[in-house]
Amino acid sequence: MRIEAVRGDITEQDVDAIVNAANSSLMGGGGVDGAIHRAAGPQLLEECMELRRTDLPDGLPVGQAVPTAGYALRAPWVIHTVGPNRHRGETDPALLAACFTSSLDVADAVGARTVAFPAVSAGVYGWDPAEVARVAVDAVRGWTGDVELVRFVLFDDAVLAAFTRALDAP
Ligand code: AR6
Repeated sequence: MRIEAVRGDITEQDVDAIVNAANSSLMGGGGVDGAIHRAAGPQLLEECMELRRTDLPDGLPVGQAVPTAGYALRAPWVIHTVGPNRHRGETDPALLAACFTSSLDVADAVGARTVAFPAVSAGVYGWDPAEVARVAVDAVRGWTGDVELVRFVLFDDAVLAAFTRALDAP
């Protein structure tokens, strides 16, 4: 598997699946979640609402992942995951690692071979980007399956630098 880190906007990625740093409600929000919903169009929220009515009446638990279509995005799939929220005392790195591995499991299940991730939990949810980068890179390196490319798409230079350092570490 190739793993890379770039600076950019995840909504513009030409990959099979982009991962959304959502919240348990799946009803949208700010940050990357808001950007993905805006770029995908209103059908994305409709599909999320349908998921809540059917499979996920209590919402998506932290560390798990669920797929929807990408609608107006270039990516045919959006994989929604919920990072741990440090402001709520969710400080276990295993929960954050699970976001990355469960998203890759979902990507594999839908046949996605190229996957873009944002820095889950490094924004509103208050994790240190350097820790997110270490956890994310370790989780992806430890995962096995048929995904061929993981691209971390970071919104600013400081977070990109954290991911580049984590990728340079053995
Ligand atoms: N492309 C790539 N990265 C982005 C983009 C983008 N278009 N926009 C923001 N980021 P956050 P969280 C970066 O807060 O911490 C939402 O309201 C951002 O700079 O989006 O997991 C949800 O609904 C940061 O580095 O996600 C939840 O309620 C990273 O994405 C909550 O925020 C993650 O920041 C989730 O918080």
